[in-house]
Amino acid sequence: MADNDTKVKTRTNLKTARPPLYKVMLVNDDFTPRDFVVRVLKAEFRMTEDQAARVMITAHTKGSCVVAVFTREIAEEKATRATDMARGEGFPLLFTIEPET
Ligand code: TYC
Repeated sequence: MADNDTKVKTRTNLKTARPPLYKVMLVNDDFTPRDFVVRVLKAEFRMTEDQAARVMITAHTKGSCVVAVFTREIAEEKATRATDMARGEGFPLLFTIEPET
């Protein structure tokens, strides 16, 4: 074969590439009222009262809790919007993001 011969690709890549996912984390603090945390979770993460209350109490008890998992752009946007909602009311409530392992 000459140096410039091209090889024909015979194998097909059957795996579909998936974007990396990020967890939105809810961080506990001593000041934000519980019902406000629940309100933010319902508004930004479309949770029911029940789901939001469970997530809130998990963060309250353990220090932090996974709220949901998204692609990076969506995770950043949700965490920022939820945190800003709290800043607007003068609460230190914090949402962060972490890569999912
Ligand atoms: N610890 C807060 C309180 O007792 C409630 C709270 C729960 C705040 C979860 C933040 O991520 C949080 N008022």
